[in-house]
Parts: sequence; structure tokens; C-alpha cells
Amino acid sequence: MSAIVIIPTYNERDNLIELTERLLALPLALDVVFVDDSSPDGTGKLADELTRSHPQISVIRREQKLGYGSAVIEGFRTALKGDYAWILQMDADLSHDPAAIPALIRAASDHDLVLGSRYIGGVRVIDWEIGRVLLSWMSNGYARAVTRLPVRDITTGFRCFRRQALEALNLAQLQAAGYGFQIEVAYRIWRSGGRLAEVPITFYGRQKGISKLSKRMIVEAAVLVWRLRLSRVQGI
Ligand SMILES: Nc1nc2c(ncn2[C@@H]2O[C@H](COP(=O)(O)OP(=O)(O)O)[C@@H](O)[C@H]2O)c(=O)[nH]1
Ligand SMILES: [Mg+2]
Repeated sequence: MSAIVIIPTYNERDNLIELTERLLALPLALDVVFVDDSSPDGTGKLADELTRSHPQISVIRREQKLGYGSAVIEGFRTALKGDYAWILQMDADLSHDPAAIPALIRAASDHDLVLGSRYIGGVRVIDWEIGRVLLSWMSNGYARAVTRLPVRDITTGFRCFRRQALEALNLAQLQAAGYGFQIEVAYRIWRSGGRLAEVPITFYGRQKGISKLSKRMIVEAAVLVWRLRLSRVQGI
């Protein structure tokens, strides 16, 4: 059974080749879909070039910067048109090491959503200033306390879904962007009885390019967790 990896990109040209090499070197059959929002640095064009030599790769090129969450949703919709048993999500900036993918897929054989977790069994974040690690770690504690989601890393963007879990999600209903998007998806799957697992990963701070997720998204996520807790999730 096969797997596909969804990778949203915005100005990731300097990371794309190494990421692709590492993905294609894995000892498993994997398709890859980049979702690019017309990156000014030409990421989309480079991704198109990669598709010519690698049939496993495809690219969705969107005309405007519609945001991280919307890019991942677009990837989900595309993935569900294929017959993939597992659908993965990861960042393009080499923060997520493709070498962890086999472990994520293994855990997804008996779970609906597997989180690549920086915060189980310690804290594994390399090359982030201590303030950012603390903010992320404390945000996770806060989100866990409010939502009761029983996981240590709710905001991780390195994940593997069992196909059925994504099929059951009402993608049109997802509202949050940025970090809130990760929380909302995990919450809906959990609230509808989905089984969650965490697999330890090491997270590497980006070396090339700049972060696109903003402080505003942290505030948005902080409010979202209350909305999720207080709402009765109807459907998922
Ligand atoms: N298509 C698309 N990708 C985005 C957008 N914003 C961020 N990304 C990608 O989403 C991933 C995570 O963003 P990043 O800037 O690394 O956020 P951070 O790790 O929280 O600092 C990266 O692969 C980005 O290129 C967007 O608006 N559109
Ligand atoms: Mg990043």
C-alpha cells in the first residue's frame, strides 16, 4: 500500500533539492506533492523541473499566497483522489527529517493520526533560540490543558494520517490557519473517536530561508483552543 507526502512551499527554493533527494532515497515507495503559492523565489518553477526527472513528484501551483492551512487542505484533496493508504504532511525547510517517515507510517497501521513529536521523552529541538523552544513548548502545554487532547506536540506539522481518518474529516469546515490548523485537525479526529499516536522526532531549525508563520497565528491558536473546547463538534 502506498503513501504520499504533502509539502506546502513558500520561498523554499534553497531547500527543495536536498529535501527531494532525501525523500527519494528512502527505502519505500513514496509520492510527493508540493503545494506552492507562486513563491517569488521560483520554488514552483524548480518543483516543476523536478517533476520531469521524478515521476513520483507532482506540483500544485496556486496563483496567490493563500496560506499554510489552505495549502495542506489542497494537498489532502489531491491525495484523496489517489488510492493512498497513508497521507503525510511535512514542511519543506528541512526541519522535518524524511528519515522519520517509515516510523510514522508504521505507527499509522493501527492509528488514525500519528504525530511526529518534538516533546515526548524530552525536548528535541535543534537550532532554535531558547525563547522560541519555550514558547512552542508552553503553547503545547496550554493547548493540551484547554482541549484535553492527550498529546505532547499538538502543533507539529510532521504527521501521518490513515486515509480513512482524512476521508472522515470535513475539510470544508476547517477554519484555522497556521498553528491553529494543526490543533484543529488533531482535535476533530480525536473528538470523533480517532486514535492518536506520537512518534519521537528531532526538529531542526531552518538553516535557509525565513519563517512565514507569524505571532498573529500564535494568538489565533490561543483563542481557537477555547472555541474548540466550548463547541460541540458536529460532524468532523
Ligand atoms: N503554499 C504555502 N506554503 C506555506 C505558506 N506559509 C508557509 N508555508 C510553508 O509551510 C511550511 C512551514 O512554514 P515555516 O515558514 O517553516 O513556519 P515555521 O516552521 O513555523 O517557522 C514551510 O514549508 C513553508 O514554506 C503559504 O502561505 N503557502
Ligand atoms: Mg519551519
